[in-house]
Amino acid sequence: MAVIEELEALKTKALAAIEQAADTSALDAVRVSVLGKKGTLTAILRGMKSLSPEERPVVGKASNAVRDLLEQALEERRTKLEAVELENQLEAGALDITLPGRTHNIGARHLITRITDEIAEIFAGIGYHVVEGPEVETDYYNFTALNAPADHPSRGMQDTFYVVDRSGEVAEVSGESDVLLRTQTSGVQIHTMETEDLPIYMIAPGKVYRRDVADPSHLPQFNQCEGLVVDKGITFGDLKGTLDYFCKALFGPDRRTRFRPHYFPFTEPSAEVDVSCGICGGEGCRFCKGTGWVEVLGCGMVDPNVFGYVDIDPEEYSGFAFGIGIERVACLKYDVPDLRLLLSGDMRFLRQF
Ligand code: 2U9
Repeated sequence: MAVIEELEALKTKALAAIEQAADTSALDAVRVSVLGKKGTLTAILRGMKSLSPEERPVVGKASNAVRDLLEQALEERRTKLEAVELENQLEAGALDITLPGRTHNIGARHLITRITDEIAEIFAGIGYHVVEGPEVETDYYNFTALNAPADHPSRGMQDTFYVVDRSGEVAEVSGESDVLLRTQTSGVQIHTMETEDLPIYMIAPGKVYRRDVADPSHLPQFNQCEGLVVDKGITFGDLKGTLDYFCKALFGPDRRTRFRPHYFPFTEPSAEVDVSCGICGGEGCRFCKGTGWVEVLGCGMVDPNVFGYVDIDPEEYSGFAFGIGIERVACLKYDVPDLRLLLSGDMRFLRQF
């Protein structure tokens, strides 16, 4: 019977196509081409109407057998192909859980920033404001208004970086005041006294620049935190009480302070402040060179001449000022022997703090 032969040929061809299908979509295409609405086997089943009543059951049985066989072959091939595809997918997106993970380096504040913040917090706690100002300053704000006019010998105490213009001459503002990199943050206090109402309780932290060669105790750029109080009835007793409180807050409650007379052009009287040595407790050791004391900051009562530059009446107001070298304090607090280490960028050193 021709139909039976046709069925046999269809079966052989379809089985071969199923075996050759390279992936599940190729296999789907084979299924549709044989068993789909317009498929070759479907066409034979539809054509059964035209067969004789004797042929119909024979062809029907044979067709069903071929359909069952092909469906089973399709199912088996699909299972195989799906397994291969899953394997390929896993391999493509492979995750090697034995590889070391990516580490996230968490940043931290530099020691200098931390000490600055610590100092600011101590003074904020007793009512001081933090004020910032320009690092490029004029001679007037850096020296003159601080009681160091042009020919004053104190200017020689700090070697200054001057800013030059295109012609190589020192730049000037309004044809009279030289432009320079501030050697101290004191200009910020002058600006504040010019613009703010009294009383003033402020600190001015920030970078300053001096023409020094870097060595264990000098840097051409370092950080200061200066402070200024201007109010009615401020005395040297207020200065001593405030700075003693500050030193104990920063270094520890058992540290003592002493005030040694000193000279600064902007304060009168002036003093340097030592704290008792943290290594020997004041007995005398190598760290404090046998004295029992280490120098921490400078201070004094604001010179009335400075008040003259900013139109504050020294008969009505008085004040005190102080200056702290941040790097020096950081080294004192953590026994760092050389200021330059703070700027080395060596993470093994910096991570210690
Ligand atoms: C005004 C009036 C007075 C600021 C002061 C010091 C003493 C001082 C040094 C500490 C270490 C500088 O960083 S350092 O080298 N500073 O000893 N500074 S009194 O006096 C002022 C500031 C502003 C209007």
